[in-house]
Formats: sequence, C-alpha cells, structure tokens
Amino acid sequence: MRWDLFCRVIDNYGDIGVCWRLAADLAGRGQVVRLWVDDPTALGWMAPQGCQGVEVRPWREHWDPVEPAEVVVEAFGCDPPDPYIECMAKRSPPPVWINLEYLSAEDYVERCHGLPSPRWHSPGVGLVKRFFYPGFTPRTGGLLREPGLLARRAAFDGLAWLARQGLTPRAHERVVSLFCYDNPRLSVWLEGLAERPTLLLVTPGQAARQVAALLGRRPREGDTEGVGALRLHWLPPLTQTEFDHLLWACDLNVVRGEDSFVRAQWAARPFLWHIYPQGDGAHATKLEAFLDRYLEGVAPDTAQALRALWRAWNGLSGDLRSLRPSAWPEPTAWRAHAGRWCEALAGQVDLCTQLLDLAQTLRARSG
Ligand code: TRH
Repeated sequence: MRWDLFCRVIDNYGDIGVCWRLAADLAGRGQVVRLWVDDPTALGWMAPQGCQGVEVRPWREHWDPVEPAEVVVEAFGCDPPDPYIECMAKRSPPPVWINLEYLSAEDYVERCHGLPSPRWHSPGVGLVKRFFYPGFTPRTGGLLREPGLLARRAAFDGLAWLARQGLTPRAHERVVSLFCYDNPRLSVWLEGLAERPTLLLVTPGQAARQVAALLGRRPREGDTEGVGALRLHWLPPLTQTEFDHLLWACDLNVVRGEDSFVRAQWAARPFLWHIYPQGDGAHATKLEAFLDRYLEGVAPDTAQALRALWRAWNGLSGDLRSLRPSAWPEPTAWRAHAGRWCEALAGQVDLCTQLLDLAQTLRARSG
C-alpha cells in the first residue's frame, strides 16, 4: 500500500527520529512511503543514505494538492494540512487515517489504543481517525523493532566498533554513552563517574556543551582527552544505525526522550533515561509508570537503587547520593535484568507489524 506519513518537528530529534524509523521499516516490508516533514534537516546526519521506498517530501505552509495515499499516519497528533484532509474525504473508500501517539507505559494507553475518533468538524466531517498507541504490553501497539535487529546486535563486536572510533578501553575502564537534556545533576553524576576509570562517549549538542562547561574543555568531535580517571570522547552526530552501535558497545547508556529510550532497551544494556521534561510534571507520572513495569520482579535492592538513580537524575528526588556509582544497582544484576527485559519485550509483536495489520484490516473493511 501507499502511505503518507506526516511529521512536524517540534524540537529535538525524536519526532523525525521515530518517523524515519517507521518509514524505513514500512518500506523494508514493501510499502511505498511519502514522509512529509516540515524540517528534514536532521535526516542529513541521522539517515544520509536515505532508504529505498521512502520519499521525503517537504511539508510547506503552502500546500500543493496531491492525491492522498491509501494510509495516512499523522505522528503525535500533528494533523495533516486541511486541503489534504479535504481530498481524503473525497476519496472512495477514504484512506485509513491513523494518529501515532507518543510512547507511554501508563495504563490509559491500553484503554485508548485502537479507538476510533470520528471527525465532527470540517474539513473531513465523517472521516474516522484511529488512535494508535505504542507501548510495552500486548494490548498496546508495541514498539518499533525492525526485522533482524536483535540478530544484528547479537553478531555485533563492540570492541571492534570502538576501535573504529579510535578507542581501546583500558583495563577495568567502564564505557558509558551520554545523550541528555540540560541537567543540573550532571556535575554530581560526573564527579561520581570520575571516581573510577571511565571512558565517556559524549554526544554532540546539549550533552557535549554541558560536559565541556563543567570540565572547562572545548568539545572537538572525534577527539579523546583525559580528565583524571575520566577519558572523554567527543562524538560526531551519528547515523541512527551507528547510534545503535554506540549503545551496543557501551556498558551503560544514558538516553533521553522516546526513540533512544527504546533503542537502549533493544541494546539490552543498563541504561539511565532522561525523560523529556514537561511543564506540568506529567513526565514524573510517565517515568514512574515505566519504572513500575520495568522493575516488576526485580530483586528489591536492585530495584530500589535503580529507581533512586532514575528519580535523582530526572530531578524528581533530592537524593543526590544515588547518582554516585557506589549507590547504583550492582552491575551484574543490572545487566542481567537489561537482558531479561529485552528478551521479554522481543516476545511482543512489533509496532510496524501491528500498524500494517491494522491498516490492512481497516482498508479491507472500508473497501
Ligand atoms: O531528541 P529527543 O529528545 O527527542 C524528543 C523525544 O522524542 C520526545 O518524546 C519528544 O516529545 C521531543 O523530542 C519533541 O530524543 P529521542 O526521542 O531519543 O530522539 C533522538 C533521535 O536522534 C533518535 O532517533 C536517535 C537519534 N540520534 C542519532 O541518530 N544519532 C545521534 O548521534 C544522536 C545523539 C541521536
């Protein structure tokens, strides 16, 4: 089928990151995808090679009419342009219209996933938009997991990848990646990290700027420099594929937002999540909801240490001691849990498969 995927870049990279991954996954399954995006800049470094079957189209304020596709996906409720919706309403049968929502571990997701939302106002009165909620349970839309991902990860050689970046971890040096928003807790966390030999791979942008400011350095992408027991490697922007390889090569990954948060789970390595901060504090509920699922059945001391670390990192507790490695979960137990969690998640039907099934079912019903 032909798909029109609409993506509005709010800020950061997650909107385009998720949409690109979905578009590439659909195209990998023989679908024909037009990705309409208002600001495709990030694709220049995230996916410079493009993808067979995905056509990136600029979504400009002035909309030149096009024939709508059979399936229309609006990412994160970005609403396609009115003239496009008017064209949708004229088609018979009308396209399948899906709203791909943000990822959350909260309970409401299971109740809302798949619900229809009839359109009462113009344009498009009578069209039905369907909510599609990603999630962590079988009664949600699942998570993006392209075919072959876990096999590729199993065959991956992290040391060889690090060597290709010019890096050879020293004896007992832990390898940590850092991708975060501005975070006042970073200094305490870094101090703790520097207690023991650590190779810290710093992503460009907010993470690099903060680490450089705290350590009085200037980030030079591709360079490595020593600051006491800490070795800093300033990363260049990586493609999404290389970003996965970074996560697979590290002992601990600090990730943020939505897409890297999911990719850290597929990496089956210990990770620390910097959730996208929301003014009304809604991110706290989202964080706790994920921790409740993530820590189910985990040994109490590991669970308590991980929850304390994640809360302090996200500014949801003043217990800064929990940011120091001495208070972190015991590494072997933490890594074992990361592996078990990834295995359990891999047992679920992936998001793209579910989205395809839903689109085909709805199309058959309306055809
Ligand atoms: O950049 P983010 O903070 O995006 C956020 C979230 O998506 C959040 O849910 C949304 O509300 C907000 O945007 C508007 O974090 P996220 O989701 O991890 O997206 C980052 C993307 O960038 C992800 O696809 C990984 C990719 N990436 C690379 O490909 N190479 C890199 O070097 C880095 C650092 C990231």
